[in-house]
Amino acid sequence: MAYDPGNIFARILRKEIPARTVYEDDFALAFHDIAPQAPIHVLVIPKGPYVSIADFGATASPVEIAGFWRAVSKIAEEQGLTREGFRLISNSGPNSGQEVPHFHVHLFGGAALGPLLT
Ligand code: D5M
Repeated sequence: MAYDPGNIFARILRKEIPARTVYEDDFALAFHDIAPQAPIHVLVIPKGPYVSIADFGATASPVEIAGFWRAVSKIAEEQGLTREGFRLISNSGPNSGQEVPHFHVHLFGGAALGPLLT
């Protein structure tokens, strides 16, 4: 699937539409999900144009991959989630129900999460 530069997260990256940003560096941007499914529900996206984790893992540079996952860890720490724990989910492709075709990781925390979210 080709990357669509008109997707909503690309527009957030270009600051064309607002987001409640919690973190930004050279590799990642993180903001609150518009429809939170946990007390803390943050989306972390890479700055580069990757459709999904499948695309990101296969085509991003090692520096981008390392920078992105380092940012995810930092955000979990900054959100105060490291001690009590948190969950990461990334939908990839049609069977997962992925809605936005820009790779993103959902970071959930702030309460006991119970069984995996579906
Ligand atoms: O999840 C896509 C997620 O993106 C879903 O939880 C809603 C969220 N979303 C959609 N638009 C916005 C904006 N504008 N700000 C913040 N969050 C948003 P997926 O894994 O693709 O199903």
